[in-house]
Amino acid sequence: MIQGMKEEHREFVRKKLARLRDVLGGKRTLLIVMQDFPDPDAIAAAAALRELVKSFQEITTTLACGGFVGRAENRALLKYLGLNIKSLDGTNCEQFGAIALVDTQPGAGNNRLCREVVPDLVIDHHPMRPQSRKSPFCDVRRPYGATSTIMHEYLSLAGVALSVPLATALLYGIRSDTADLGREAIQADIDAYLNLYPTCNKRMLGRIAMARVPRSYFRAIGMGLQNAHSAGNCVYTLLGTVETPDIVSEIADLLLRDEETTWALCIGAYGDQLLLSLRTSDLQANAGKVMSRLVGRSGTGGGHSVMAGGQIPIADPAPEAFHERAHEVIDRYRKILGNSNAQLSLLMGDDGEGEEAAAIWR
Ligand SMILES: [Mn+2]
Repeated sequence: MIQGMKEEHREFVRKKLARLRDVLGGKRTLLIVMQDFPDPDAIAAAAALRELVKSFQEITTTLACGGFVGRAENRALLKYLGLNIKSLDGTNCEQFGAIALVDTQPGAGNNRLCREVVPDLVIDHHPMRPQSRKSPFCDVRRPYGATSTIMHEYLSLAGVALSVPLATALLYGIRSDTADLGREAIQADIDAYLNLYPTCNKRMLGRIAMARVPRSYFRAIGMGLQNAHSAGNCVYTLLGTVETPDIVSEIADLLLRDEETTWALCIGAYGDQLLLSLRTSDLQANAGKVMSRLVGRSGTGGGHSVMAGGQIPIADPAPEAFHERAHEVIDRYRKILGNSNAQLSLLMGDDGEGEEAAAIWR
């Protein structure tokens, strides 16, 4: 049982659970769709939804996404959970009795579920999208730091005993979406975290967080740092074409640690899209809104108050087209933040400090 959960909220979750069972009543198969490049929160929430529905009916579940799981930590998490994620491209949505979207919503731009498909279930913590209301079951709780927290409440009130791997995954999902409860976490996230902590495998948690990475990871970090520019209170960098899309948000997180920065934007390219990741340390800000303006009408994007993501399709495959568009985004970024006229410099210094840096090795 979750400590500190108010009776009123328990009642809300119980009602939602009853509705969930109604919607899935009699269905034999469920397709659980995540964002194209699922993060730990999406993976844990999908695994949790699977356990939840299996606890009340005989049902075959399939997990799918439009892209793949790139980041080493996330692959380690999948392996630990024993999960197999199918490609949405080779999946015929019509052959499933029901479809669920977790940690994303219809039309969010970060999932490739066919636009004509109205999912039966939507469970998420990003700002509500109008299309989501068409789903017979919709639970979008914007203040929540993680979808894993929502799923943990369901499992807890449904009385489903958590396996060690699932508890570990949910805790990791909450940790990674809230930067260790320090970013956009509410009391419900903290309660879920405390509730999961005794059950989770601490050694596994460490192994997932410190997963070994391919060389391309270091190349991307190197590129991100080399190309990082600062102007006033913002930094930005261009990664060029990336091998795994989730490196874009990882480098945005890294750049936000610059003590002179309030905003960090990282841009990479994958397939025919520019991928944008935005972070801010200004708690009064609305990164989601800034992202909407950055992607404009041709792209999709959004997020929370201090973190946001977006994607812009580029019709022309020429590298120049990507470059030009990326620079347009940067100009807009500087303009929105009022830094258009601020002096531009390389983050790692371009004012003759190179010699001094080399001196430390003598
Ligand atoms: Mn999430």
